[in-house]
Amino acid sequence: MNTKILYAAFLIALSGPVFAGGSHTGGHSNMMKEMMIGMPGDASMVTRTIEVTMKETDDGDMIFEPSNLNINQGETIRFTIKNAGELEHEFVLDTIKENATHKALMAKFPEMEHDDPNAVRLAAGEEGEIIWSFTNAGSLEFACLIPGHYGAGMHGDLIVEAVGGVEYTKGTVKKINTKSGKVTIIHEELANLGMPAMTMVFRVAKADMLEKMKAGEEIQFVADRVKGKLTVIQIR
Ligand SMILES: [Cu+2]
Repeated sequence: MNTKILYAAFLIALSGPVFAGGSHTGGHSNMMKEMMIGMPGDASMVTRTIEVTMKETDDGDMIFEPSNLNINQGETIRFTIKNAGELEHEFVLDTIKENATHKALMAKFPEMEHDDPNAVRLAAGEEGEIIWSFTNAGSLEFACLIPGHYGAGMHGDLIVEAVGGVEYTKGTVKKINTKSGKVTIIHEELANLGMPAMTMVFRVAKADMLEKMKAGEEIQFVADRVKGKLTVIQIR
């Protein structure tokens, strides 16, 4: 499937009156969000440095290297970010949902520039850094929200694992519904949800998780409520 067409359709879908009355600045620095994704970190508290490179490829993609990150809850990370490409790029750390909302806004207001502690925008050849304290476990995303760049590949998963390791639950995949983005799993007890062993339908946090599953196969997974819906947030 052509991701660029999907991306365009997505923007059209979101460019309606939904955002007409929305305030852009209001959504960025509120406490709720900081609690969800963590908070700006102190340089003296840095536990690890992660180098991230942004660039374009010869075949027209735009990428982050590495493309996925795993972090432990409680870590304070210094991201040193280098734009090794020929275009301007940015690194925005947020929830998948916030990034999607923000991306739609940027499509509408391309001149928009971020001045948020969770984002850095770099001209070609420039380097920058973000120090971030990951106080909460969860599924986050880093992305470039400059129009067209996300669709060209500039996004990656950033999983913050709970302290002491996430508790995975065993299950057997019964059915996969790619169209609706759902999977039916015969699972053991889901301790974190207080749910006994049964067969249930789950959403998935990312569409490509379905590609890693096969009907009849055993998996280990973590499920949680995302926007009130039972969702598989991690598998292995
Ligand atoms: Cu970019």
